[in-house]
Amino acid sequence: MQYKNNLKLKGCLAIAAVASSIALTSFTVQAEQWRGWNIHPSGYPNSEALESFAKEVAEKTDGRVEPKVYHNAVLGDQPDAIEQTRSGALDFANFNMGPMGPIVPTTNVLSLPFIFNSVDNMYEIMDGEIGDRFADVLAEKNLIALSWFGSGARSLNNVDHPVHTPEDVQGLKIRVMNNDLYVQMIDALGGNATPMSYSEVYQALKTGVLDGAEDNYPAYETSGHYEVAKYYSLTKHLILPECLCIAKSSWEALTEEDQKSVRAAAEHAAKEQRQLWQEHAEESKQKVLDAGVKINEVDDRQAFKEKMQSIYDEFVKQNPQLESLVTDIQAAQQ
Ligand code: BDP
Repeated sequence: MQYKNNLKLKGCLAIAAVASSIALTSFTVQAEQWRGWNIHPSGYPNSEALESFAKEVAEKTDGRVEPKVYHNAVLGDQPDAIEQTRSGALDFANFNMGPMGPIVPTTNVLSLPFIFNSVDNMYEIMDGEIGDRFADVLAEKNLIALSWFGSGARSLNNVDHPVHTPEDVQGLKIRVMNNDLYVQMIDALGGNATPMSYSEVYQALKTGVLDGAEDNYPAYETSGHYEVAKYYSLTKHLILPECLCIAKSSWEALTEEDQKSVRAAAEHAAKEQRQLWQEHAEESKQKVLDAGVKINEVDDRQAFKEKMQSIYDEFVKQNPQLESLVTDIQAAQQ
């Protein structure tokens, strides 16, 4: 009997050993493979920061999460990638708040032209309580915004002439990101706004479908738009934050400890991105100048700002619940 029990016990131990080794194996195999979307080419500040994020997450979670960044929008264009991240088909991404507006309407506040006076003001505001309010509305749409990247200030470019006054925009066909507010913005200046996917702009400029576009120095340079649209006029009409966002389902699958590591990695990435941005913007500026681009200051930016008043009035009328967010952002910069 004793002998039989011993045998049984041995059998159980053996089974337990096999089971635990299976569990161990499946544990290693089950490392979460995270797919991350990025619109920019490798070497771009955002791309570098996303790579650092991926590396830190893999290290700090002891390989339980293995993020991989896919550059150059190979996983789809931005509006599509936002939806894919919301549904959990993609795990993380760096999104601009411009194309976010149609999906998370509160973020449209950030797309009101001239809402931020400077990039530094934008950082300060997004890093504080107001930024948390945006993170909350994004979370309601299944996007966990862990940190905020910068994207400089966007200015107008075109193939034809420098822009000094709103009148100079008259009749120009200008590409905008997918957001109705930008259509209103260009219309208010007398231009013809054409919403278009980022990847299509270069060809459209080349073939004359577009007269111009608007972007920051690094995007204007790396997209090659400067090769065709040789006038860059410093209207600085939009200062858009970007998020490092995680799909809610991927976030919730993490242990609390891993969530802490991922959040810390996202914060480090934002710090790196902001620093690299500064350097890269200078380099891009020099590169486009060397290529013969004519950059001009816009002395009377106020004239452009005034043209935007009707957009603010209409926005607040349509979204009375967002008025306090608009005024809080303005008040924080007084
Ligand atoms: C860049 C943003 C990118 C946008 C792009 C655009 O970083 O997310 O898609 O502008 O103009 O500055 O579409």
